[in-house]
Amino acid sequence: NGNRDNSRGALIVLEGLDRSGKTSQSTRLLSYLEQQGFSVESWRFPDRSTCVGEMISSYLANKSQLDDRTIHLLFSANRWEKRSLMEMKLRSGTTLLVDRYSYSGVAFSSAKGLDVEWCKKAAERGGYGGERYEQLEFQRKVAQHYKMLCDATWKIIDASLPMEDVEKQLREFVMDCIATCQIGKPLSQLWL
Ligand code: Z5A
Repeated sequence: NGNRDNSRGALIVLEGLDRSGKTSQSTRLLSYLEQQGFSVESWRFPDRSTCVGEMISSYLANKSQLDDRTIHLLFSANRWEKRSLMEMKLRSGTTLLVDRYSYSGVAFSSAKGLDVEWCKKAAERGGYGGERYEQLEFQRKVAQHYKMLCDATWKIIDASLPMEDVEKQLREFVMDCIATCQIGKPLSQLWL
């Protein structure tokens, strides 16, 4: 839109536990929105392609050890690395589908409490991988902490539903969000 008005792209963040289907849904949503003619990109965090991302990747693969606060700050730095590009894209009208963002940063770093049943369902999907956080007990704690972070900007979808049902609900939420941003909802910052 050349920034002639307040119209902008939407920032769509997909959050959830390991194996909840974020990558699958992100891929489907990207092609749907492209088919509809929207300017849209798919991003993910951690972005393992940067120097900071390489350190994170090595830590997640258990190839290096880092203090908890250090890895938290690296995840945060990895998002700051992309901040200006993100703002530029949104202001120029491109919608961003982002697989994990700051909510993961908080939920994984300060996970407490349990959500046993949901974690059991996700664990049936071909198993967690071999990375550091991909343990059922830890995922339970993360689920609990996500619940504490939930605010009015969140739309919750039951990821244990069939993929097509999740996709349908997600599309509805996203189309609403894109429409709101096109009308001119101003960009704001998280947790001010
Ligand atoms: N982390 C952090 O600590 N701090 C931070 O600030 C950030 C991240 C940003 C790496 O993430 C770790 O970094 C992550 C959080 C932490 N640790 N964990 N756990 P990652 O991006 O590399 O890994 P991930 O987010 O966990 O992605 P994933 O394993 O690829 O899962 P997914 O994308 O959510 O799921 P999927 O690949 O789309 O689907 C998994 C399987 O389920 C697959 O076989 C699908 O076909 C199947 N599936 C998907 N949906 C369904 C439904 N609805 N029904 C049945 N089967 C389904």
